Amino acid sequence: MVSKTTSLADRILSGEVRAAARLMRYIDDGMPGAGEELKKLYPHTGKAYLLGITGLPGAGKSTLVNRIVEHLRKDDLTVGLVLVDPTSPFSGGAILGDRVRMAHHFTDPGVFIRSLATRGHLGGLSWCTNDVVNVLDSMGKDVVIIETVGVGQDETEIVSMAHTTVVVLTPGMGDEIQAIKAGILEVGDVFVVNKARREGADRAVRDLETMLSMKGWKADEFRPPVVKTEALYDEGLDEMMDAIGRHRAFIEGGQGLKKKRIERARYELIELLKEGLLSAVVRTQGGEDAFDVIAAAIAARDSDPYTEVNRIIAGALKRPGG
Ligand SMILES: Nc1nc2c(ncn2[C@@H]2O[C@H](COP(=O)(O)OP(=O)(O)OP(=O)(O)O)[C@@H](O)[C@H]2O)c(=O)[nH]1
Ligand SMILES: [Mg+2]
Repeated sequence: MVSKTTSLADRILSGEVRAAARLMRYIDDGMPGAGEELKKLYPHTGKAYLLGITGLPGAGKSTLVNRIVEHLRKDDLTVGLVLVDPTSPFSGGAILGDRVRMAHHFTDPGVFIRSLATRGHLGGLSWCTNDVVNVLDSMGKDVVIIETVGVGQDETEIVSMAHTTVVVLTPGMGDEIQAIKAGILEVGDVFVVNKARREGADRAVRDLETMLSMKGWKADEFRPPVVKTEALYDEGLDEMMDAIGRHRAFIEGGQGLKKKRIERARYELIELLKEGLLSAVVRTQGGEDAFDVIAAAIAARDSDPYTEVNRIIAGALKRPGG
């Protein structure tokens, strides 16, 4: 995958967008050579501001992201955008829909958009997202936005990745209760009640503020603001950008950003380690299909997962460089 003359990493660093697109494809496909390129890019990362957007399916995350990109571009900031699993089965959202919505950004050289689908990724998507974020960062994007659907553990992952996390909710439909269940309250630096023209928006804001006030904030903690938006009509967007800016100023003013950087580095390390170990194991097993056979044996109670895991790990560790 490395051309004889110039490596993909060098081409990315010299501003070649097609090289970045290609490396992202390699990352997505799990091509082994991608790691070497990422290694070369890494010293050039750590400059972008990482903004996470999460929330329930169909809450309007992509519509808001689209608006955020517009705001950032007006300030002449360049943007990288990672849409994680944009084909959420819940909202019927589709990559195509996002593409139509963001059509004008696709032709803007100051914006780079990449979708990632969870399907086909053994062991989750986190390492892949981290890698793509790093490529965008090394390209010199001022802000990298990561959109994920917050229905499971994704929203805690986004917190380990992003410097500021925006949680998007909508009025009614018991969202607030679901939000507590999903642990979403724990992860937001900024809360957005989108689709604010709907009935119950003010109540949703009040409920959120009540729940947040019960947390008992210390003087040196950032108390997340709650803002109302109507993304379709561009209402409340300035307030949202202002809230994001305040959180950014807060963490850049103290030790917050340094802590976030260490937290992300730790997360990258662990995710890569998991991925590396898992693929080493898959290799020693001769491919993922071997797991089907083992799973069948476990299901039939001919074996148990404890024994199998010990056996597999012992086998993988025996092979140096495996
Ligand atoms: N009425 C109204 N509809 C909105 C608003 N924002 C988004 N929508 C609509 O809600 C639907 C879902 O919007 P998306 O932006 O795709 O939501 P999402 O959270 O990105 O969805 P997933 O990524 O699939 O989870 C679309 O039909 C949008 O047009 C809003 O402020 N008001
Ligand atoms: Mg979306």
